[in-house]
Parts: sequence; structure tokens; C-alpha cells
Amino acid sequence: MFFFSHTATTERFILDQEEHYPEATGELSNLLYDIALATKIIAANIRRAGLVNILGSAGATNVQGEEQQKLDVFANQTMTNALNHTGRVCVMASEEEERIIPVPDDYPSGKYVVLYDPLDGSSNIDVNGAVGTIFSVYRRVTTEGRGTLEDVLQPGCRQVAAGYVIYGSSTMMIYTTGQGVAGFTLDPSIGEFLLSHPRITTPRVGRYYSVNESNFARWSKGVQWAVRGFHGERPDEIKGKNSRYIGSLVADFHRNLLAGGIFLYPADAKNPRGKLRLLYECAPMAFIAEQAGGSATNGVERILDIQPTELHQRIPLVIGSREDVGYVADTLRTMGEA
Ligand code: FDP
Repeated sequence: MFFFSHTATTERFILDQEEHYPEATGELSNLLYDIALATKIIAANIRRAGLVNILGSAGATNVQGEEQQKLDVFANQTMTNALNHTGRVCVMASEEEERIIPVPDDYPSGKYVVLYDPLDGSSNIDVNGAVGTIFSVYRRVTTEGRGTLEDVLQPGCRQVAAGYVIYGSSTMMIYTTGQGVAGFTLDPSIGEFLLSHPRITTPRVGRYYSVNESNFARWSKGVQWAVRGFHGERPDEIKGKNSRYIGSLVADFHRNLLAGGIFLYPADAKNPRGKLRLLYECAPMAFIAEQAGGSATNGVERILDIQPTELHQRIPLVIGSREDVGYVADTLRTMGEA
């Protein structure tokens, strides 16, 4: 039960944060409201998905070769429509689209670049599992006109904001603008995100490890040896952990962020570069993890330092509680893999 006198909406919270920056124009705040609005629309549709029979494949495949679900198409369009006409954005990119998404000619171009994975974990939709929307915001690097690929291909350390919305048993928005991580829970009766987790910090050592173990035989020896530690086979170096894996990055990451844990999607013989996308998944989650006191690496370098070279670049991801991520990186180094 929320009592109004103690409750901050996303709007109030963003405005409070902005007061620390007298030079702020309010544009980033407005951009975050735009994203919040889009995700409320997506949330409402996800809630009704089973009822209105819009589940199932839209028949097309996306640029990653995955079959698109109808809700993917809807979520993608909703994010784009919420952002493209506001004058705050110069270019967008979506995990669902092969190329950058320009701002239409009849709308003004702004100073921000927004990247999104409109519906992550979509293989969970048909079974009523948790899915999410991930977003990442940069300032443009080009100085005029429409944004270009150069604006989009920036390392994660230049993000000005990043966040995700999890459509789970409740809908939550978690985001950072580089001043820690805050979490909001959607109150569906009033249609507002209310501040429920003012300052999220993640434990230094986690309880959980999350990885798709069906890939075990396809991993490098170093990754196998690290995961064996989580099984409890290296008690002198690390205490065994409990396993949790949903197969929806947002849901797996969210649980580990709050409870403490490590998520891995390493390279394997089938996905030699890893599976997850640097720009839409790894960089925004890495920004949030670091702001909550955790860390994120591809095994060799900090995710936020990686300079992207392609729009849909995939990389290995090891993310979560700081000591656990450090343990995996140390193991890979010792095994000569990093
Ligand atoms: P999905 O394919 O269902 O969209 O990158 C997408 C993603 O889900 C992540 O959300 C998730 O962590 C990962 O893929 C799951 O991959 P596996 O099925 O190979 O474990």
C-alpha cells in the first residue's frame, strides 16, 4: 500500500535529481518520461496478451534470424513512436531493426541517441514468463542534422542513462543516470510508476549463478572450470551457489541485482562471439550493474570500455556481484583465456 505523502512518481524523482544539476535543461527527464509512457503501453498489452489472442509469431524473422512475435513488433513500434517526434532524439536503433532508425524528416532532430531492445526474452511470452524492455541513452557526437551510425556506435561508458522495465508479477522500471540505481513499481490502478527502491545496491557476493548449462560441453575449459566452482567443486576458492536461470536476460539480471548473483552468457562452439548484443543488452545492463556496485566483463575487458564496431555486435557477458565476476575473470586469466 502506497501513501501519497511518501510516494515519489518517476516524474517527481527525476525532477528532484535534476535539481542537483542547475545546467540541466529537463530534456533528459522528458526523454525518460517518453520511455516510461511507451513501456506502460507495452505493459498494458502484455497483460492482455492471453486474452486478446495476439500471441504467436508475426510470421517474419528479425535481423538476428529469430522468429518475431507479434508483441515484439508492437513493442518496437511503440518505443519508436514514443521517441521519434519529440525533438529530443537525433537517431534510434532497435534490436529488432537491421539499420539505424532515423527521425522522420518532418520532425526536428535533438541531442540524444536512444537504443532499445523493445521486448527482451521473447521466447518466454508464450509461456507467460517475465520479459522486459531495455534502453540506453547517449548524447550525440555529430554536431548537426540527423543522427548517424557514428552517434550510435559509442562505448557504454558514454551512456547518460540506461534502464529496463520488467513485465513480471508486477511491472518495474529500474534505471540509472549515473547517480546510483533507482527502481519504480507500476501501480496499475493509477497508471504511475512509484518509487519503491530508492537506492539499489547489489551484494558483493551473490547467492545465485545463472547460465544456460545445456551449453556446458560447448564452453571453453576456463568457463567450464569457473562454473564448476559454482557447483561447489572448488571449495577453497569459492563457495557453491544456487542455480537460477529463466532464459530472459531482464528477469535473470533483475533477480540477481536485488538478491545478489552472477549471470553468464559466455561464448560457445555454437555462438563463438557470445549471444547477447553489446548495444541493446550488455552495455545498458553493465551501466546499471556498476552503478549498483557490481561489475560486468566479457572475460577480457570491462563491458563499458568496449568500442562497438557493428550495430548488432554480439559479445560474451559475465555480469553481477563484483566478487563473483572477479572470480570468473581470474579463472579465465589463470587458464590462459583472457
Ligand atoms: P530470447 O532469445 O528469448 O529473446 O537475447 C535474447 C535472450 O532471450 C535473453 O533475454 C536471454 O538471456 C537469452 O537470449 C537466452 O538464451 P538461451 O535460450 O540460449 O539460454
